[in-house]
Amino acid sequence: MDNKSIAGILYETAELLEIEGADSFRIRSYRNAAEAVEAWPQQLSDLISEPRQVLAIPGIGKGMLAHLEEMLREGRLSLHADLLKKYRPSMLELLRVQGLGPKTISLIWSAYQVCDLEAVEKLAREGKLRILPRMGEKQEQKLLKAIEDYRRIAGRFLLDTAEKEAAKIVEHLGRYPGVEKATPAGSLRRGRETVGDLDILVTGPACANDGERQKLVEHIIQLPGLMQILARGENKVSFRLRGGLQVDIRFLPPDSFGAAMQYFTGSKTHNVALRQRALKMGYTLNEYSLARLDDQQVVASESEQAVYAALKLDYIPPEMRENCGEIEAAENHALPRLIADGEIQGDVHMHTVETDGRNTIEEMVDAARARGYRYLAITDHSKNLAFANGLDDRRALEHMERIRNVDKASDGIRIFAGIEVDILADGSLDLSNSVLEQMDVVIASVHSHFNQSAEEMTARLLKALENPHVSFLGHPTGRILLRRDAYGFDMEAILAAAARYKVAMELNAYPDRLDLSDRHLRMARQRGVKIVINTDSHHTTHLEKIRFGILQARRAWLTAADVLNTLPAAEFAMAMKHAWPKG
Ligand code: DGT
Ligand code: CA
Ligand code: CA
Ligand code: ZN
Repeated sequence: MDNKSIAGILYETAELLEIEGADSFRIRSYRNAAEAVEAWPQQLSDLISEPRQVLAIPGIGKGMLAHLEEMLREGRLSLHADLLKKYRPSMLELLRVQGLGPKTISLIWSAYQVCDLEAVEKLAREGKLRILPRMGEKQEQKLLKAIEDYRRIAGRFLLDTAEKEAAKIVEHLGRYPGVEKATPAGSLRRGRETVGDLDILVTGPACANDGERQKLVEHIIQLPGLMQILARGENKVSFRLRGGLQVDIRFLPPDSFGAAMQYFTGSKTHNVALRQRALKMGYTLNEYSLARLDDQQVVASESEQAVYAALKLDYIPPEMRENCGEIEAAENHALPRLIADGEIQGDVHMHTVETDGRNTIEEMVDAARARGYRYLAITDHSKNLAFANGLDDRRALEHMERIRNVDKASDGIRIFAGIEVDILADGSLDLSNSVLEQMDVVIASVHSHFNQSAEEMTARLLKALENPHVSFLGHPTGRILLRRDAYGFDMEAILAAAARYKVAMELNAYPDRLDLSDRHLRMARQRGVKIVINTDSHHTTHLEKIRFGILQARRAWLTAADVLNTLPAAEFAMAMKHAWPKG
């Protein structure tokens, strides 16, 4: 169990205790412990054999230590499990609705003994909540709106979670003799920033007839982590995994695998447009084949390439299949050559143990070198991020010296000295210009005061863009997928200023950010604003997450020319000082 999971259980325990009406001191001790564990730089699993080291964490006393030991030993906390048994797991879902806190839930529970979303929604619609203490008609309306917002994001999953689960399933399928191909389709294959459910296509002798398919289903349902079978049909099995992700597995004959891949990759709107095109050409297109309308003769079915070719289209990469002009471009041989994985020459946003990273400069360099990068930049936090031990002017310069020394001692890879400097509430930067001007890479980021009005936030970002030392804005909209919305600001005004000052925008590739989004990246490209794709790594193992950024860049039709960190080191360094390459 990692720190994040432990902290999650402690947070939930605190909330369940609050619903139960436990005393506030006890509740707070669980919250404090959760925060401490979440922020602690070392994994508790490494420390637990030395209880004294764990007790040294502020907020962890003897009682909490016993809880931590139990979680690491058993993978669960009995107090948490008991509370969940009492209130049922649906209570946790209720807690995730914004603005529906433990106090209100506790009120509803004591009045009606309900604790699931549907039941609470029904009570609100029937006007049965307004009569509770501290509630009223207005609170009731707000609650209904909050449930609606929650439904919109609930049931979606981050791209890396979806990918990891899909890989496990594909591996499980691959172990079965008679499975020739097992491939994810759907939104995962298109690289959409969040995924609703997994669509996996299977073909091979194991799919050949009903008897074989039923045997294959018996194998599939042995999958570790499978929680509930939702449907078991002739050509399909659907189930839910622990964690809630739903999976559809479809069995296909090999000769229609291409048509099925095309169909189940989607998107729906792309498919609708493609079917219309097929009809105009005298064909019908479905998940089995592209066939002639008049005599049902199959024209293409074995490969996607053949389907697109028969429709007189260049092959359209899955990331572009959103019905945003890709069909016209494919018809005119005008699809852009999308940026590809190997074209990134360096990752230039990462943290080290000097602030809130887990590895040293040297370790980050080795990891970047192992990926084949030509350069990297070390960009630790500035002092405004006190909980991350951010750097003041003096420490920033000392750290810069260390980075420069590592660079001198390293062959074959260039190490840029950088900083991720906080944009303060008024738009000024957290470090002196005399320090910033010595850095090779200056990332300016918002990490506080997210709740400013759109006008204030726009003015704040504009002021940061005007600082002559800023190379690019880090995670420009501040969104955390499925958790925190982007802060409001005038994106048009920011992009216009960015183009004018030649300050780039980051595409933060970390899977819970993907910021800028594909939509905003497209806007940036159209306005001539360059992009830098980074992982914002806090650990050497994070560097590989760059591919989630590349997927979003491809969804936005970006080419290598739109992305500054595809440049060789010397040109990249100049681009960080506003000398962008032409084009
Ligand atoms: P998601 O799961 O919400 O992230 O998005 P998708 O695109 O994976 O959508 P999903 O799982 O409902 O369907 C998978 C693909 O199946 C979809 O991208 C296109 C294809 N498809 C085409 N027409 C239909 C249809 O009428 N119904 C369904 N369920 N799928 C369709
Ligand atoms: Ca899907
Ligand atoms: Ca599906
Ligand atoms: Zn940051």
